[in-house]
Amino acid sequence: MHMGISIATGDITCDGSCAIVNAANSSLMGGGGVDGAIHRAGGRTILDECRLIRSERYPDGLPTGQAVATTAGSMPSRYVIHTVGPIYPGCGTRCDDLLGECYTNSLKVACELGCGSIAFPAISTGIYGFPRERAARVAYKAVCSFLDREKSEIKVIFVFHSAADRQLFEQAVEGV
Ligand code: AR6
Repeated sequence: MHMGISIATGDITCDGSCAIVNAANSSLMGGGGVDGAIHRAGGRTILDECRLIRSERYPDGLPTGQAVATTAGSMPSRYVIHTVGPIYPGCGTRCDDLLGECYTNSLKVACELGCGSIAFPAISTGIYGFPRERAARVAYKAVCSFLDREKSEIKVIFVFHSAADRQLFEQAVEGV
């Protein structure tokens, strides 16, 4: 495992990293899965900030692979970075690239905000149906490349909702 990366099991809304990443949809208006959990735990202010981002910067919605930040409301972290994962299998030949961009662009935003740590959920592997092992390898490679290329010291934590998902990730990235 890369020195800058660690792994945890649990609820990402309780994570104390400077930024936590939300697997949102392009509307930024909330939804199910981790998106629903983040909006519930963080409170109304996150939705208000998302509305402003939509009207000022993304009237047609946040494109897949892009990332934007809001504050984290009443959660322990400082920021939520909202990114939109690709929907599988409709993403076709661009699935891996788009998923990788979610991680890279979220890291960029976190670094711009001066964050020393960031927590990721397994983007696209729930409602959006991306195969988990393939997603694990794409996520891990994208994060490693960013850390090495940017010589970044940001601490990255992958938070899995279940021990089984965590184990699957660890096996998938072995030897990557
Ligand atoms: N903490 C950590 N991981 C979680 C949590 C949590 N509290 N809750 C779920 N997961 P998903 P997607 C895991 O469906 O596939 C929403 O409606 C979950 O087990 O949340 O990118 C959005 O609005 C899975 O491994 O996101 C979009 O419409 C991972 O988080 C759509 O779902 C991602 O599952 C996005 O779908």
